Amino acid sequence: MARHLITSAIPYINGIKHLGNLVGSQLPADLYARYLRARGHEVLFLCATDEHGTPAELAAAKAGKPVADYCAEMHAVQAELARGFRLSFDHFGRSSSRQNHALTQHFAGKLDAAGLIEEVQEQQVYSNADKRFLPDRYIEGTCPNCGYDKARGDQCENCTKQLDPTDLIAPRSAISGSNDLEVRQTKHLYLRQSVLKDTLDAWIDSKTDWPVLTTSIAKKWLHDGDGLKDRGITRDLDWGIPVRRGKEEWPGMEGKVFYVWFDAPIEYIACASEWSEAQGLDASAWERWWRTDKGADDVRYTQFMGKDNVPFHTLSFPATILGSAEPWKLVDHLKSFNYLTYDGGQFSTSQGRGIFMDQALEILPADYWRWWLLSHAPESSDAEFTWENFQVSVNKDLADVLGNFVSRITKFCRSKFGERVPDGGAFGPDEMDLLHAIQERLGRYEALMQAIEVRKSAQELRAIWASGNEYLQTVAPWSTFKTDPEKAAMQTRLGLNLAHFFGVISSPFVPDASEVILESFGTPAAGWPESANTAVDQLKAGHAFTVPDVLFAKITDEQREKWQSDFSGT
Ligand code: B3M
Ligand code: ZN
Repeated sequence: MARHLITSAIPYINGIKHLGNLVGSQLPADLYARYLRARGHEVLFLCATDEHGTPAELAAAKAGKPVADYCAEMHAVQAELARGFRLSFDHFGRSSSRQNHALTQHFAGKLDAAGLIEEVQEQQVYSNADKRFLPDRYIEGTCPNCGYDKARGDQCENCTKQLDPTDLIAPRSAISGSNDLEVRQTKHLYLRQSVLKDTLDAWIDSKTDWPVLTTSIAKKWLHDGDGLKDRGITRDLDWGIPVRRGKEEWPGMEGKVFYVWFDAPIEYIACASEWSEAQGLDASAWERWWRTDKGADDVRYTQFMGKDNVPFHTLSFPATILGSAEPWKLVDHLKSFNYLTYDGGQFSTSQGRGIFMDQALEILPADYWRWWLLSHAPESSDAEFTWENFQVSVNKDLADVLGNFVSRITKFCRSKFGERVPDGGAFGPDEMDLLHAIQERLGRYEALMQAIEVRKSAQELRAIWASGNEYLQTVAPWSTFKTDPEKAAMQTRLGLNLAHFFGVISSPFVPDASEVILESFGTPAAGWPESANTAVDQLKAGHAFTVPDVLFAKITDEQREKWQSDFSGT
C-alpha cells in the first residue's frame, strides 16, 4: 500500500482563522488523512504556522509585542483550536523553526549553485514617514490588473495576480497610511523561475488528474501576459530567515531576510524534520517521506489549499525543488478550493464579520461545523454560509438521520431485548435488498473519498445513513415485534450493526460522534468493513452495548436568530 504525505497550506500566524480559511485547506486535508488512515494506509499529515513576513510583523506591532513572543503565543492558540476541530496533524510545526532556517538557506545555496539566483539592484519603495523600506503588505494600492483598490504589495486578493510592490497604482504605507513614499536603491536576490518555464509547463501537463481549478490557475500564470516572471526572494525586514548561501554568509545581503513565500512551502519539508525530532526519531524517519533517494518513491504527496495559494504551489515552490537539482519529492496531487462567503458577503477579519474558529467552538461542538463545512465545501464554485442552511443541515442530516437512527434502534433494542444484540436468524429479502443498495453506495463513497470529491462524498454518506433510516421505517421492528418477535430480533440485529457501521464510515467527517457510537458498542478500534455484508455481521448475537447519549442536538430558531445577529459584524 502506498504511503501518503498530506500537507495543508500553513495558516498565517496573524490571528485566528475564520471558517472560510478552515474549509479551504486544513479541514478537507484532515478528512482525507482520516480516511486514508481508516483504510489502513500509512499517513504523514503535516501543517504549521506561517510566521514570517509582513503579516507577522504588522500583527505583533499592533499587539504591542516582540514578534517572536507574538508568534509563540499565536502558535499555541492555533494549535489548541486545531485540536478543538479534531484536526489530526501528525505534527503542527512552525515556519520559524531551526529546521526551516537551515533548509531554506540550503535551498538558496543549491539554487545559486545551479545558476538560478540573480543579484539585482532594484528600486524599492521607502517611506519617509515610517523611515523604512515598505515591502509587500506594508504597501497597499490599486491593482494594475483588475483595479481592486486594496491590493497588497505581494498579491491582489481579488484577482490572485502576484504583484511586486512597485506595480501598485496610488500606493500608500499600510503602517502609517502615508503616501510620502520614494523609491530607493537596494540589492535583492531573484529566483530565475522563468528559466524553468518549459519544465514546469510539461510537469503540469503530466498532472491529468488535477482539479480544473488548480491547472487553470497554474496555466494562467505560466502563459498570461509576460508569462512566468522571475521573483524577488529576499526582503528588507528584521524578522525572518537571514539570507545565507547554505551555511555561508552572502556578501552584500547582510541584514536581509528571505521572502515569506520562499520559506513557507519549504516548511512542509522542515515540518517533517520537526516531527521526527519530536518523535525521537533520526533523520531517516522524515527523509523517507521527502527524499526520493531515501525511500520516498512510493509516497503519494497531496497538498490542500485555497485558490489564491495555487500559483505559489504549482510554480514557485516546484521551481525551488526542481531548481535545487536534488531528489526531493514533488507534489502528486493538488486539491484547491474556491472561497466560502458569509451570509451575502465576505468573511472579514477587520470588521469581525463571520465566524472565527474560536467562536465556532464556543457555541457548538466540532462535528456540527465539520459536517456543514465539508458537505458544502467550495469545490466547483464559491459556497455561501447562511445560518438557515446551517440549521437545516444540522437538524436534518445529523439530528434527524444519523443521530435519530442510532438512538432509535439502540433504545428499541433495550426496551424489548435488553442491552445485547438479539439473534433472530437469517436475513430475508428486505434485508438483502438493503445490503445490495448499501454495497453500491459504499463503493461509490470509497471512490469519491479516494478522489477527494468532498461534497459528493458527504452526499453519498448521507444517503447511506438515510437508507438505514428508511429500512427501519419500512420494516418497523416495533410493529413486527407484536406478531413475530423472532423476525423483529433479526431486524434489530441488522439495525444495530448498521449503527455500528455508520460509526465506522462516518469517522472522517464526524470523528466525535463516531467515537461515541463505537464506544457504546465497546469497539473503539473497529476497522473499515470489507463490504456491506461483512459490515452487518460485526456484532454477533449476544454482543453487549449501551444506549449512547443524544449525538446531535437540534438548532432552535431562537439560537439561529441570536447567532445571526451576534456574528453580523460591526
Ligand atoms: N500562509 C497563505 C494562507 O494562509 C499562506 C499559505 C502558505 S502555504 C505554504 O492562505
Ligand atoms: Zn487584481
